[in-house]
Amino acid sequence: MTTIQLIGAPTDIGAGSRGASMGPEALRVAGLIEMLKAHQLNVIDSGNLAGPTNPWLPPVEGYRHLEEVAAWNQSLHEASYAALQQGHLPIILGGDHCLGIGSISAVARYCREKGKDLRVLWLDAHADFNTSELTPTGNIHGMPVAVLCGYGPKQLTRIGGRTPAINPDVVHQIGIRSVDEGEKRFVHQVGLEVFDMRYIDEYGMREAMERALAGMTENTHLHVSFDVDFLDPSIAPGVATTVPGGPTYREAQLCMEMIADTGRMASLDIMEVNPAYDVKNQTALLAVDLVDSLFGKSTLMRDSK
Ligand SMILES: [Mn+2]
Repeated sequence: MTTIQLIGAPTDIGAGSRGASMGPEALRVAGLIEMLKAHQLNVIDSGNLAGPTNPWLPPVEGYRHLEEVAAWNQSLHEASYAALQQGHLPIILGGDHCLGIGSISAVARYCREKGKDLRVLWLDAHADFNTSELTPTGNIHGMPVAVLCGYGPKQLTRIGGRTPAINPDVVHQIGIRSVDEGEKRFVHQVGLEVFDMRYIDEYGMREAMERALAGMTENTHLHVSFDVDFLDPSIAPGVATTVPGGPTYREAQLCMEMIADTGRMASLDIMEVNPAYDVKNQTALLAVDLVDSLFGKSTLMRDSK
């Protein structure tokens, strides 16, 4: 039986607005644990990690709160790696999306050691591929994919013991619709696979997901990094960086169901739920509803070892 391990990372240290630090509790209040248990999964809630408070300072040399971001991600890396080593399926409750650095560097390290093929699905409105030169804000939640691919300060790129932690070709992005100008060129330069909203408009969510999930084998470890700002703000207002024109409820459900059908998801991030922007916790409730679909089918049949 699959054992899920929830790891809360209550911080908004990498964001440009406060409030994602309340995300882990919002997801628990929305019934995440009960939903998972209803799927006959073992659920361990490890509670929340502790880390530096948010000093709310301006960026220094293109990075905001770099030392604090490094501390949170180091501690998340260790907790996620330990969960994977125990054969658990970690679910990281963010927190802002800078935490993808600690989470995915742990998954990458685990996959290297086990000889597994890593695939990362990055569900987001943003490419999160900024660097200190390209970023207009210095907020590190706009940089985790670049950091994981080796572009960024060594305090972050070295987390996990190998730089780069991943190669760009393992990342498949879905739902992208807001990319800064320099970032756009950089995404093309490194060859990230991006199924943006234009692609989804023209070919549909089904085609995008078929391509993003193509070529997986029994040896694939699929990591899903779900930034809740992926969703259209009309259904998910509780995020700090809403971008209009995202997936509808049905498109998002199809996305999750197609991931579930693969039976290969072995780790998950739920990021950027921000109760300060939400209305009656509806965004956390929607995230739980979508994660329900993510666990709805063949994932349950997966042998966790
Ligand atoms: Mn993001």
